[in-house]
Amino acid sequence: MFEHLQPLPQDPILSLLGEYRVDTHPHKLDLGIGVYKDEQGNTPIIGAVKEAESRLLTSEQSKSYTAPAGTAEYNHLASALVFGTEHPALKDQRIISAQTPGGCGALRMGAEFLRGCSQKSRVWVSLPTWANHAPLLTGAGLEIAEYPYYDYATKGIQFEAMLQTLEQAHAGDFVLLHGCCHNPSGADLNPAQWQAVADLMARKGLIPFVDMAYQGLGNGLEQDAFGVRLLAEHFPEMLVATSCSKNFGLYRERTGTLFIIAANPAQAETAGSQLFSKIRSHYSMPPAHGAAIVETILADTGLTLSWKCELASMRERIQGLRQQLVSAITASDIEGDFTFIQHQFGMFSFLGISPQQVEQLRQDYSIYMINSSRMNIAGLNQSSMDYFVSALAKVLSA
Ligand code: PLP
Ligand code: TYF
Repeated sequence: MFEHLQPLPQDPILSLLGEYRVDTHPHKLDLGIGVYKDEQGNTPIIGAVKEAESRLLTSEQSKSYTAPAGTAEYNHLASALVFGTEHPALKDQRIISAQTPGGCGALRMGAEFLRGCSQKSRVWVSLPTWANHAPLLTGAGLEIAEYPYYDYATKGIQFEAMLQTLEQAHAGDFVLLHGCCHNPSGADLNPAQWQAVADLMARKGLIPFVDMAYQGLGNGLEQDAFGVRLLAEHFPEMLVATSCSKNFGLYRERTGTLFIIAANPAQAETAGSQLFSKIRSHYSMPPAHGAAIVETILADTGLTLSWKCELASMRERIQGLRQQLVSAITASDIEGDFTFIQHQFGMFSFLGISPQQVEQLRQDYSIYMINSSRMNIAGLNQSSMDYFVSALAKVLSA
């Protein structure tokens, strides 16, 4: 039977990483996959994470099963991080949550839950959006529709077109929004735009599904949650998927959270029962180690402070690199305005070069970025900046 199977293409982001790993060029540069890197090009374990792990090694008493939602303490602390401790939806007990295997687990379980709510609702995603969104959503049986988002000409958001398209959505449709640090464009809604999107969606009866995989890496932990918190104040029903992969650096530990907000505590409990049933039929319960680390950090004032400081330095490094890149390009022979890079958030921006030019950077200089010209800014450092900008200048002048 298996002889009839056709091979499927790999995830383009992960296969690019595979190519990079076997490249022997001494100045090779990985600006592809979205992982944070320090000045030395490493993705280090955050200090508070190491400390939490060492505490867990002595304090952990059992490896027995937890529950489909993970532990209550993790969920409590994760909710406070996303919504703040005083959020009305939390106080009104309208939020239920589950620790999931990463943000992907949260997105997929959210999609499974929504599909169980409605067979005919579509989920609207930004154009472009993260390449994994479509398989995660359609894999659960949801139909996808797209709203315009990034304008490749102006390097900003096509806000009017976004609103006009969402006007065509039907009541009960779901709208996937990036909470912060839009992947792949780095172009984020400002507070007034969040408000306008919220007004339109509320008027049309649309249901928000927010994917927030980079809280703390854009403007700050609180600032990055602005959109999520605003929507959660105004919508009786919504979903939020978060990830601890980037802000806690827990990538392979697969730690994330799905939040479901319902109109009242009774409906939240029922929604929870539906979600937990979906989880049971997929993976029974989430892996515990990453969540135990997050729980240990967030339950301890000292570790929380240390984590927040390190997260701030990661964010500031990315912001600094954005400015240095713009300065280096401006000081070079490269024509055109690249200042948009300074005004975008998180790890990604589109450089705005052609797929052929991306290919040439890879072949001639071993500089790896996604064909769309999405680059991971955090992959740059002081010593590679000149190499990168001079390679770019040569490719653009060819
Ligand atoms: N959503 C977006 C936009 C992402 O970029 C990512 C990946 O980094 C995720 C969700 C989920 O990541 P993970 O499953 O590794 O937590
Ligand atoms: O967009 C990125 O690069 C990150 C990391 O299948 C990632 O979100 C990429 C592909 C993938 C899982 C994570």
